[in-house]
Amino acid sequence: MNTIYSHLHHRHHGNAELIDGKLLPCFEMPRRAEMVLARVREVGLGDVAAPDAFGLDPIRRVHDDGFVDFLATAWAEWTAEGRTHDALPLVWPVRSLRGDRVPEYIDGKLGYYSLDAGVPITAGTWEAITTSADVALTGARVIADGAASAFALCRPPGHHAASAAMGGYCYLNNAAIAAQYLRDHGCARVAILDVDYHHGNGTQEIFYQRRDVLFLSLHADPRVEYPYFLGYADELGAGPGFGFTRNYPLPHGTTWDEYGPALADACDQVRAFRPETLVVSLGVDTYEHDPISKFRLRADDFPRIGAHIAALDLPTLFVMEGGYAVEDIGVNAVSVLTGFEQGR
Ligand code: SP5
Ligand code: ZN
Repeated sequence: MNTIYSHLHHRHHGNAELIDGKLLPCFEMPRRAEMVLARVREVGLGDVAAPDAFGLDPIRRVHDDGFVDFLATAWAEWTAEGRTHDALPLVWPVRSLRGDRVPEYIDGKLGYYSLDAGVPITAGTWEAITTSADVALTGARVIADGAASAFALCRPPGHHAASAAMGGYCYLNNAAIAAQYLRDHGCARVAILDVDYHHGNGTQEIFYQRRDVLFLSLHADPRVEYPYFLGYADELGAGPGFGFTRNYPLPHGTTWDEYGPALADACDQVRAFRPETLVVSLGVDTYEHDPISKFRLRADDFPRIGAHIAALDLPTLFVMEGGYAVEDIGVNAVSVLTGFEQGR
């Protein structure tokens, strides 16, 4: 399996996120992708190629124009106010405030276009996030051109990014952009399987009313885990998309004993949908030693995830999402991929 990677992710390196009541160093850091790349090379997974540039059109297929324009200009607007440190949102249009007005001032826009304060905008964020989308799009093109599999080593991640909101370390929804690209290049039905520890709220929102893209997510129960406000089992899609979203909320402490059957059920749903291609949102923050997560998957469970996915026998694009146990992220992410290759 070939990997798509760009060193330009280093341009995004936030100083701090709001977590546990403190501004702490960002868990989502450049070393994460470096560790995954090092492991890809160590096991000889395949070639590593740089992404091509796709421009903004395929991004605008799933994201709101105003949101994309905001991301493109946020750093310039922020620094024009004399600030030199990272931008972070601090006020949001929740119930009781108006959600139909886009403020003109940058602080207002930051809140309008975000769902939390885990998304610092820095001088290099725009370059990094558009390159991350290009990594996913290059992977999608490889699949559309007939490859059996590809690994889009995206950073920053994407699955929390909604059509008009950044959040959860995510700015542009790489997996959704890739899935839409596949739809636009000959694939009638695309399934997205999200195995990150957190619910893929952004991906769900983007495809919620559609029946051409099936979205399935296994994640920590939002009753007790971020993102709290989406990812419940009764969210099944809406309108023509009813029945084409499926959530598997799992409790804190989940081990393979609970995870394996849920994954098997999700794979049965994929089969019933008969997609032409599969996009996997690959987070390994389900790991027992992840510093911000509370599942208990062990290192030797990750090849099993890959084997389940391999049994679907579909052209498969893996898109990197979360995972914050930085010393082990490379081994765990690549274990899914080698488990997949061995299962074929
Ligand atoms: C892509 C991805 O995995 N994003 C995750 C964003 C999670 N942000 C909120 C994390 C809250 C963690 N709370 C527990 C802290 C333990 N000290
Ligand atoms: Zn996650």
